[in-house]
Amino acid sequence: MPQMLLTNARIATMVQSKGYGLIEAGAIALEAGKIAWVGPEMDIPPLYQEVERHNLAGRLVTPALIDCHTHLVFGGNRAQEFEMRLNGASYEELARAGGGILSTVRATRAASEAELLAEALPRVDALIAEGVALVEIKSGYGLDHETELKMLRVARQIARERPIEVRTSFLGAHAVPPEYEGRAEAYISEICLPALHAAHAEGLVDAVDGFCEGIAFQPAQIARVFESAKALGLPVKLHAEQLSNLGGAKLAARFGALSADHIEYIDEAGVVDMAKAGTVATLLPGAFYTLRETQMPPIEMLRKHGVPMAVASDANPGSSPLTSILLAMNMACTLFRLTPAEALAGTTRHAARALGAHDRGAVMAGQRADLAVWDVSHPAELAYRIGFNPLHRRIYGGVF
Ligand code: DI6
Ligand code: FE
Repeated sequence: MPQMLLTNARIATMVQSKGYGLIEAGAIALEAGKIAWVGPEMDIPPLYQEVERHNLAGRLVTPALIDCHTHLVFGGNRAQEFEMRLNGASYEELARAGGGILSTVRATRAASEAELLAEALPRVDALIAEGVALVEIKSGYGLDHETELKMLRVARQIARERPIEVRTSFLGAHAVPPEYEGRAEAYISEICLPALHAAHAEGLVDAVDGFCEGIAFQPAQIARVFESAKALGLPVKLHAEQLSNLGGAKLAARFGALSADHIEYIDEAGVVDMAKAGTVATLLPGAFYTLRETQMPPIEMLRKHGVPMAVASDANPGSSPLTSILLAMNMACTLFRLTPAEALAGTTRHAARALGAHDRGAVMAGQRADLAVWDVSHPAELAYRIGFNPLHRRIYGGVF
């Protein structure tokens, strides 16, 4: 028997790649943590007629939201660099002067697992409060064997401390640490790849990521990391074309990447390769906003080639100190000109795909019962308001 029937709901099912897939006066049957049936109330099958009902009073139901790109486990913060940037320094200058990612590396190495966890939980709580039920978390602020594993253990611990699912990405190829300055190849051979193998052996890795950029790693170096990922049977994704075009998206597509992320500087050949490979474009407007980037990701070109677009917070202490998925959606609309329906697909259906999580992201029979119930009447309101959270409640794995 199903456990529960949600009734009197307006449902944005997000089942198709376009639009909301709205069902008016809808009902959803939940059973054993999954969605058993969805449709208009008048069509509720006899099987579900006697089940305990919850009247949602006309509220909007969407899939629970998914934040598919975060770096939310880290030590310290970078408010001082924020201040320095406002006094004229650029993000790349700070990075080259040993600040930027490397300053977070120092703080993350110095922090204990318990400290990192305590700092990360409020960030996770902020996402949960906005209806997020699945979050991706990357390593990449350790850049040594021990700290990369420490970050991933903290990410796994988060899922034991809070009602949220965590997918981890190993991001050992995020920056070259000071002890390997000018020796990126040696860093990859001696630290990054052994740490990846060790983390995988401990069950800490769901995917492998990299930062392909002038201030980080060249495509040939990322390719070495991806070869190892493939040998371990792990999917890959890539920070590509964020500040310049090094052909990272093409490389990612060649490895059948789940997603290529940022991609402000991608060209049409890169987009075509992504389309062919089925690689999702993860848009990160929080970083675009924070860095006051002016080069937009080529949204019209992505639409033209049918590349699915995800939207994520990129929560990190430097380029995107953002722990609001709703604000990321608003920024995707206002800064990148996504439609509100595209923004919602970006944090549901397409975000699920960017994580290879095919059992969620839509309100459909067979999917996990991760739902968000909102005090709004139309789904466009989710991306429209700024700094306002209309979540009524979140349903996680069928738990109301
Ligand atoms: N791109 C980003 O936006 C973050 N990492 C990356 O590869 C920034 C990380 C940071 O500045 O700490
Ligand atoms: Fe990132």
